[in-house]
Amino acid sequence: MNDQSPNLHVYRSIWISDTHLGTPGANADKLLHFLKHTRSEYLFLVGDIVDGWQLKKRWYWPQKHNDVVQKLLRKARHWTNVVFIPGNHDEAARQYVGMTFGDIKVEAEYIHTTLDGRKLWIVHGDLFDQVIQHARWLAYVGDQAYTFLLWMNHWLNKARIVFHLPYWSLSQYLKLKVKSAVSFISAFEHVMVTETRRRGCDGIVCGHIHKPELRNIDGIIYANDGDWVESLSALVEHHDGRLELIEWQKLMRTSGSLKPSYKYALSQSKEAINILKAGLDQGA
Ligand SMILES: [Mn+2]
Repeated sequence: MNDQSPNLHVYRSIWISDTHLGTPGANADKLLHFLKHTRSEYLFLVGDIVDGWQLKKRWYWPQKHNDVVQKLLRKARHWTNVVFIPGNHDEAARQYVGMTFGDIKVEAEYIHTTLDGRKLWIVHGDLFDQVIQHARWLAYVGDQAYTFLLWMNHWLNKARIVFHLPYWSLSQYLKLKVKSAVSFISAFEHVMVTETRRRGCDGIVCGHIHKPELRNIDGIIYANDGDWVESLSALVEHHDGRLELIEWQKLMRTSGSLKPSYKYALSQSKEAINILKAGLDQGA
């Protein structure tokens, strides 16, 4: 391997998840590009790597997807500790927890200690779907309650007029409080952070909801490495223990080593067509 490549990004650890290989949505070429241009001591595959659910419905396995798997195996064989933590879409692999496949360790969960001594609990994140379903139900009830409160607000303000009090928007208040607080994502984050604290860890690294994020929630690090369907993101640990969320497309575009994606080019040309159309309409 060419260690001197200027395009090689070296980290201590890398986390990726939700690559959904075996589906047309997987960006296997971009992922391969990422794997070729990064190196790390640890590589964590945080679930939904191969989409077994979709493969069962319809077999889809192009060469590129095979190349990704080969690349992962090669990394595991040579210089990287590769740990695979199955998710819900590759839950079939959960029966192999504790085993090693071609130097890739399969674990249900994992605790990684960063170079600066922080303990990170790594898990895909689907374990609490039941709890979150419950939260979704709560959100629905929230909606019903919201309608009721809108009605009540009307009468409440009538009463306020009687008592010469200024109008106060209960609906505005609740819109901010209830709707945002009981959203799916915040419910997910809340559950994960609570569980992390209960386990005595300093942070969590998960995937599952395809929303890259790295922030501190009530003193706990919440890191979601995102996905390789849309965000093309990864979480990395630098050699001083610092964590960073990277978006591969952005990183490559700024360093000029990757052409804009087809999707990006398409959106650009669509925009150009719209501008052109608008111009023609004005001319007509
Ligand atoms: Mn998942």
